[in-house]
Amino acid sequence: MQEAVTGRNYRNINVNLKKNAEWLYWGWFLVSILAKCFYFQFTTQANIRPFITSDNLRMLLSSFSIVLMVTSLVFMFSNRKRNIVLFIVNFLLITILVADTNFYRYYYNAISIPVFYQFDVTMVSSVDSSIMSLFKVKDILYLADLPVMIALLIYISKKSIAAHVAFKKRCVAGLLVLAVALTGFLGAYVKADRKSFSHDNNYVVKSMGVFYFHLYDAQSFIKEKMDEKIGISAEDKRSIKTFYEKKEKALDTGTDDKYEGIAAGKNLMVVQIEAMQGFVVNREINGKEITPNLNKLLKDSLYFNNIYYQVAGGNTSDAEFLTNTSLYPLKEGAVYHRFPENAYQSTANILKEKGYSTYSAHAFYPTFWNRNEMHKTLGFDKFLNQDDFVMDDFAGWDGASALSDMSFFRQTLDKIDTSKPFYSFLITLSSHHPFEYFKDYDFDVGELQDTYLGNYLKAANYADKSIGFLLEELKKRGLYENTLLAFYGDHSAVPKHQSQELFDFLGSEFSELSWTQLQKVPLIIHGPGLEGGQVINKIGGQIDVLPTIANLMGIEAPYALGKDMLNSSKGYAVLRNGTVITDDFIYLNNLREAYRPDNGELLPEDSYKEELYELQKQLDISDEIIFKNALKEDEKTGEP
Ligand code: GP9
Ligand code: MN
Repeated sequence: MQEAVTGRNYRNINVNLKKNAEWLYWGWFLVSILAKCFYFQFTTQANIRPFITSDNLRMLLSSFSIVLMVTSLVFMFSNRKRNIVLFIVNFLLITILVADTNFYRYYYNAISIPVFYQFDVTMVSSVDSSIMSLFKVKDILYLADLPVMIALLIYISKKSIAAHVAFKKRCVAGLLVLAVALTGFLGAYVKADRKSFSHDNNYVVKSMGVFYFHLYDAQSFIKEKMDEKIGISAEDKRSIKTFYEKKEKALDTGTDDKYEGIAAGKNLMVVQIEAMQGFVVNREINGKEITPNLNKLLKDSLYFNNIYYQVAGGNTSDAEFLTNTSLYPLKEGAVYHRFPENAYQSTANILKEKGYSTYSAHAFYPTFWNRNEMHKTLGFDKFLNQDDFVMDDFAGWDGASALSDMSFFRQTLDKIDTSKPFYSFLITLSSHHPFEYFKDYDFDVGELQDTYLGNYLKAANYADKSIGFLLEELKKRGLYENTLLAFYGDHSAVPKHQSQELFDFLGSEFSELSWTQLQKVPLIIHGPGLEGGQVINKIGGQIDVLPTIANLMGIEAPYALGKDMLNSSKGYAVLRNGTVITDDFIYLNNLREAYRPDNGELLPEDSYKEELYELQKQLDISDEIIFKNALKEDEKTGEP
């Protein structure tokens, strides 16, 4: 009896499954992909809790509609093929999600088309260790639907039970679903704050989902290409000029420039320190300073402690670009890869005209970030790269193949011709993510031993030690006193998905506001005639390095978009994602809200809107200059 019932039940299930297997297969696909989109938002920190917000609902509606659009097209395939095509589509969508997730964890951005400009073999193999460290076991969720999908697909194919629908009917059904999907999509689209899209890809992802982002990205890419072709008009030139004039007026202090030309004719050495964040400076762990040498240097220097990094997809190379040209990097991809043939006003180009010899140095593959091309464009006579160094000591990132900072500094000083004024731009490497190399490095981080943050603090301590060595060498060689020295960090070390560890260490709470306020790098300037021990807490960014140095060196940089940090009436920083930090408000582009910096109170839009738009316009002007090669000299006038 028992057996008979079981047998009948089994037969019933089988019949039902036969009837519904295809529905189940398609439904399972839709539900799974939606769950994955949701997971994506939170694991990448494109979005934070609560789970139910208007952004999230809009993101789900938009993603569901896009997936439905694709599904409706797949449905039009022949009866035999459509289930296999759906499987392939699912696989492609998974690939997009997995790739974007890992890219996000490192760059805090989704992959955009311009990113592909920067893929070469050295680049991919070098970031391998960084990227591999970003996979998380929970990401298995992206594949969790596959066993059921495969089982159903095999079942459907074996039993040949794909519902036979005539071509005409398939088209009608497909078009109907397409219409529903379009309606859903438009519903989400009209509700999104599309004005915030232009500065921030993350906001596009956050509010319309990662699939929409890729469509948006393709469209923007085509538009940019067309703009590039059209080139610059007289009207564009006029509006750029007016912008500079207005900016100059707004920042004028009405007094003579402080420290103007104090280092004129001296050497200039700028050191960009890999992943050196502001919070490590003047901080101790277990009673020991993390950066004792930088801390000591501060006593003899100007310390700018409110400098935000402004890099985007070009990471290290963006920092180089910001400080050497005083233009913003691009929203997508690295300007080093995308516009290496443009004309730029740069520190090296200006100093060369004054008779300086100019060197850049970075002991890594010359092609990485396209430096071999771009450093020429930026006016460096010589780019000292891996091929110029004896690989006698290794440390950090790519432990086995990256020259240690210590050896890098020692060898670089031997290579610079110091018999005439020089500008040298040194880019360190050892303290590069994921910092695991320093796990056993001799610097006690107590409880943080064997943690991501602990390894970073050790790396920062190593970088600091090498800087101590560099300073000693400069003194020994008689260069310390006649060189204007600037040190700054290139970008963050702690990504957002690792923020909790950092807030625990600092003893504070995560909020979008406090997170943004942590995105600072130290800027230290030491020079002859500069009174040491001054802390300058004016708000600025990496874009301000060139104009500040230009004033000290007594040179002109009229096309700098940044400000002279020692002679401007206002402090502010515009981040590449459209976030703006000023003394009066902090506008977070991902939330489209502004807060009072002192007490975190939410501000009414009217109180900051005008200034916000004016400052954000700098991003558009910078883009226009780059896309249209606006600083290229006119053959007739010799002027840009
Ligand atoms: C490699 C180094 C690292 O040359 O500049 O670049 P990053 O990964 O930090 O952008
Ligand atoms: Mn870097």
